[in-house]
Amino acid sequence: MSLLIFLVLILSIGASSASNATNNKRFPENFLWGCGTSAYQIEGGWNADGKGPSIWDNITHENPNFIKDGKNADVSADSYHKYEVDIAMLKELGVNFYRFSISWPRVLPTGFPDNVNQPGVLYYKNLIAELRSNGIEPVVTMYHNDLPQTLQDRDGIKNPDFVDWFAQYSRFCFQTFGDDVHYWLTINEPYVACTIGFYSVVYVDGIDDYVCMKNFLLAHATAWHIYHEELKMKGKVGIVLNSNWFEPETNSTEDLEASERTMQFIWGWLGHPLYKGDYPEIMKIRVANRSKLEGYNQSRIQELTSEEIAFAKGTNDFFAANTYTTSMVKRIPEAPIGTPSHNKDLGVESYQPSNWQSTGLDWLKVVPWGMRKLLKWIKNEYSNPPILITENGYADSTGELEDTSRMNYIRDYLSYIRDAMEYDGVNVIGYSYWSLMDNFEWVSGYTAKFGVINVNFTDPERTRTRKLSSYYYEKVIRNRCLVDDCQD
Ligand code: PNW
Repeated sequence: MSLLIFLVLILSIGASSASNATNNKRFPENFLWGCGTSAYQIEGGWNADGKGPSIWDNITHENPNFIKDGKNADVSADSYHKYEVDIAMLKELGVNFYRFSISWPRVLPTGFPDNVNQPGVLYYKNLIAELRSNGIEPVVTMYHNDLPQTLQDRDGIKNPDFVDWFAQYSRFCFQTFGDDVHYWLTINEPYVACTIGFYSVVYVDGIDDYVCMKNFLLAHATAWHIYHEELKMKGKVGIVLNSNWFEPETNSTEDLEASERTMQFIWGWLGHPLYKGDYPEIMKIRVANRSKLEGYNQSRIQELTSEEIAFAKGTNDFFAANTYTTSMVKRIPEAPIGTPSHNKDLGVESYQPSNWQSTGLDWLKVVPWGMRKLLKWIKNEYSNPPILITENGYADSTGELEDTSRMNYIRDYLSYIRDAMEYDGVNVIGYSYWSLMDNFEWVSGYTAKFGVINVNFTDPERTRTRKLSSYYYEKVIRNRCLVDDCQD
């Protein structure tokens, strides 16, 4: 018996290492290699030179116990003063693009373009010019969680006027920085911002999430129309969607349907209107049915008009995806009718098995094979769009320099990306590791670190030190390949 277990163990190790062999094919010559950050998470200078407060300044100052270590990003990695050091590091890594975000209240302290903060504009002008002179393409996110507090005071993203506020802000960004920026990302992770990411801002489950997602969709589409039709600019504009791959627990029709339904509810919530027009059918049906049984006289989903459907369709120049992990999903019995809830509308159970490799964050398990399945799903669902992976990364709690787990994460996820390109014909145009450096990880404060570069947050100089993974990533970029023995 013990011999049998031994044999099974040997065989299964053999099998898993064979199927997990790192892809040794070179990436295409024009593949885009990058690293990402966001303004609030790295810049500091929270009130420097006329910057207005954002909701994150407000939350961390008013409610420090909301953050795991009670800290804020008033200084963080101090990139507002150290952007030249950041760019020197990017240069060392050999990336060909850098994804960063513009802090809305740094350039427009009140939220509106009738009041421009020139030092804030100059900061981004300098950053962009310095990137360009080092041959690094700026990929710029316009909204990455840091809403001007003045707009939150007017109900923020829940206010239908948000669409117009964002239109004004995006037009300002395009006109101010557009000559030197050819890749624009309108909104980062609307799904997170409208559900779990509402954080301390008051929101009603099953109601405000639908309002928020609709406003983001129309805000994005408006920006896209401004860029291409009003300003006739020549670059590309996309929105950053995010989530996990959802693997069916079994091959039963129920679980397969639960997996597809989850993909539609999360990726399809905006993916469907952007590529196919309107919300996914399954989502419209389920939310409408439950809304009716709950006594609402119209669906909580915020049905789109035929004008809105036409306006939003076709407004994503490339598919920007943030993805870190995978969940298992299964069908569960229909939840009883009661208070509305987006999760009840979805109506599945998802989880991550405890034997999956864990990281410094609960939700982030290392599941590289999910990457290939996700990419294949996006390809099939949206007719093979160009895909830019705008975030993917590994967190630990230490910021250690000998970060072999992060190095392996990068290798294994990129291996499945290369597999998807080679075997499934997925059109992946680039990859951006999250993050260039350790930074403020929202509600986790400084307890979770994603950087390939360590930042010493107790040192007034905020000294940056390269981790092992940064040397690996540098080599991957230089060779366009994950292993030493590469094949063309
Ligand atoms: C993204 N979740 O946020 C953000 O775009 C980054 O700013 C952030 O640092 C990064 O991922 C790592 O967290 C997420 O709970 C926040 O599933 C939370 C989740 C996912 C992404």
